Order: sequence, then C-alpha cells, then structure tokens
Amino acid sequence: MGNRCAIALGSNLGNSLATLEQTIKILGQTPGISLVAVSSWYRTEPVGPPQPDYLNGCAVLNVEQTPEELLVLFQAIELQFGRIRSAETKWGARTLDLDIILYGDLVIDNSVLTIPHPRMSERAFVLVPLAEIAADWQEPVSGKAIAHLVSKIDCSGVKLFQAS
Ligand code: A4P
Ligand code: MG
Repeated sequence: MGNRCAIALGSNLGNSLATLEQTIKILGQTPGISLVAVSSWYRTEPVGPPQPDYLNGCAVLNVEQTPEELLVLFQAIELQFGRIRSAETKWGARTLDLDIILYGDLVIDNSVLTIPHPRMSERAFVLVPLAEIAADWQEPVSGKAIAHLVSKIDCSGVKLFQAS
C-alpha cells in the first residue's frame, strides 16, 4: 500500500544538477520508496539573502516510511552531499535541501515536522514543479489544489532549466 508523499528538492552549491539527479536515484533505490513522478528541473531566483540561483524540482513518492522516518533519511542524504547545517545562515546557500511538502492528507505541526510544508503556498520554486506532477492534489489545510495555488502567485523567478 504505502502513502503518497510530495517532496521538494533544491540545490545552489556544487554541481546542483548531478546532486539532484543522484538524489532521485538514491530515493528510487531505497527500500520502501517508489518513485511515482519526478518533475523537470527549474532554475529559480533565490528567496532569502543574496546567493546563487537554485535548481529546484519536486517528486511524488509512494512510501512505507512514516514522515519522521523520511525526515531522518532525508537529513542523512543531505549530509551525504556535504550539507553542513552549522555553517549555514537562515535560508542561505546549500548543496542539497530535501523537504517533505505533503504526505497524503496528513496535517502535523510539532517541534520536528510541519506538514504541509508551512511555506509551500507562497513558493513558486515548490508550486511550479509540483503543479507539473500533482496539479490536482489538494493541500489539506486550505483544501485548494496545487494548480489553484500556483495560479495565485508570481512565478516569474522560476524558469525551466535546460541542461547545456
Ligand atoms: N522541518 C519541519 N518541517 C519539515 C518538513 N516538512 N520537511 C524541520 C523537512 N524538514 C522539516 O530544516 C530545518 C528543520 O525543519 C529540520 O531540522 C526539520 O526538523 P533545514 O533543511 O535544516 O533548514 P531549511 O531548509 O533552511 O529551513 P526551512 O525553513 O525549511 O527553509 P525553506 O523554507 O525550505 O527555505 N530559494 C529558492 N529559489 N529555492 C530554494 O529551494 N530554499 C530555501 C530554504 C530558501 N530559499 C530558496 C530555497
Ligand atoms: Mg529543509
């Protein structure tokens, strides 16, 4: 059975394209996880302090893991790609950020996890890729579909990435 989970991937340090593609491969090979859909990659203007553009994308997974188990796994993958949280500023540059955006229609808010991701509805770098693969998924707090949420925000800083 498993649960449907939407995740967001972002990187703006190192070889971002390779990092994101390897992360997808690792997730696909992880027991208990199957890849349902992977979006295109997008080049996105940074939200937060001045820093390089990001590459962002989203994936829909079918998972046996609980959200807490996924968080532990995601943080281990971030570490594997050289992410050093202690050296980061808030919303600053990172080699890899893996966030849980939606987990079925679950709503959680505790000291380790907030699902749906608290800033998803205002972030074009999440909603544009997610709309590509999960347009009809309703964000459980507002009841609004991803396609609707993305139509309400400015997406001008998010451009389809063409590998050169
Ligand atoms: N945490 C709580 N809920 C979740 C969740 N749903 N998924 C906790 C993942 N983690 C969650 O995360 C900090 C803590 O959030 C974790 O320890 C976990 O317990 P973090 O990855 O260390 O820090 P972060 O990602 O910098 O924090 P935050 O506040 O989630 O940042 P955002 O909102 O993800 O922003 N601009 C562009 N263009 N593209 C980006 O990808 N990303 C950010 C980060 C800023 N600007 C960006 C981008
Ligand atoms: Mg994060």
